[in-house]
Amino acid sequence: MHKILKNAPPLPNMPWEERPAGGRGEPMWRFSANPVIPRNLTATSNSIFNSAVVPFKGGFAGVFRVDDTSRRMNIHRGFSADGMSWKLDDEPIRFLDGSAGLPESEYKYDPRVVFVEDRYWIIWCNGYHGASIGMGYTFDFETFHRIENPLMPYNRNGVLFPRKIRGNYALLSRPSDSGHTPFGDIFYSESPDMTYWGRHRHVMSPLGSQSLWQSTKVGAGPAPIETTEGWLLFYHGVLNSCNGFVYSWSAALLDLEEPWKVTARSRPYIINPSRDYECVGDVPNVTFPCAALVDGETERVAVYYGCADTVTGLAFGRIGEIVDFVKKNSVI
Ligand code: BMA
Repeated sequence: MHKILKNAPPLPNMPWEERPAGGRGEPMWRFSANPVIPRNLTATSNSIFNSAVVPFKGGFAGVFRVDDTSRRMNIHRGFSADGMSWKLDDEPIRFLDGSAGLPESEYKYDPRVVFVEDRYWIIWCNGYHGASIGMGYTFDFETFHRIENPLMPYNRNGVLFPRKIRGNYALLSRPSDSGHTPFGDIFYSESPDMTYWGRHRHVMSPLGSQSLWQSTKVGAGPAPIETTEGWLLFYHGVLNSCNGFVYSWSAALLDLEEPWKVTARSRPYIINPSRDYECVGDVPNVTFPCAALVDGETERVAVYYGCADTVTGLAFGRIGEIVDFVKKNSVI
């Protein structure tokens, strides 16, 4: 298969397991030792999920959503040599405040980490008069700086693109309400400086009965992955069942220079809550992707996803096969 990844360095030591025998030709498969991150890795964690991982100094670093045994939601730093066995700080990340006087976050959850140009940007859902987007950066995973919130409340699920587009930083987000939000579309915004955001564009809405797993809301997952076929966006979709929300995930392709234009979008899900650790936990039936590692050489991908809002799982695949799957099964 010819190579389609753009701007992706080699990552030979990324976590990986070959596709198991059998199956029905699914484009991705789960790590056989899932959950890769258990719920009890810090001194007081209740759950560790929806977490963000990047390559760092020959190994891996991450920012993890940790809810503690008081059920406070915060984000913690972690390191790993192999992306599978993690050491997390017991204490949440302390940010140096580079904002013009924003108060401490009431809570932080669902982080993403994206390397853009010269530093690791961290985006999270930030408690500021309700759900809002918070933003900061680090160069070294030792000192962390917080900057202004990019968008007004209510909004969750901020995800940066890994490079500037047409000269501006680019962000996906999902405006919401102050509760559990029975709606949700993905929007695109641009900024020249990471502080002032505008040129907002609609990207995608939930679908109807043709694809029920994504009929209530949709939200961006890991940072979009650049390919010759467009930005590969893993995203979650929500179905509203008689027992509550069900979170599954799949992928779409966005135009490289005008990413609000969706060129293909999968009708079937790729991963849905079907294993015990995805169906049983603090919030049953949730799979929620937040980070992806790719190897530019072999075009393998490993996706970290939260499971039942309790633990973190890993799923593997090949970029070319996933892009083919999205195109062949596109609703567009
Ligand atoms: C969303 C966020 C996620 C969570 C999901 C399912 O609104 O709170 O952190 O995984 O709901 O509970």
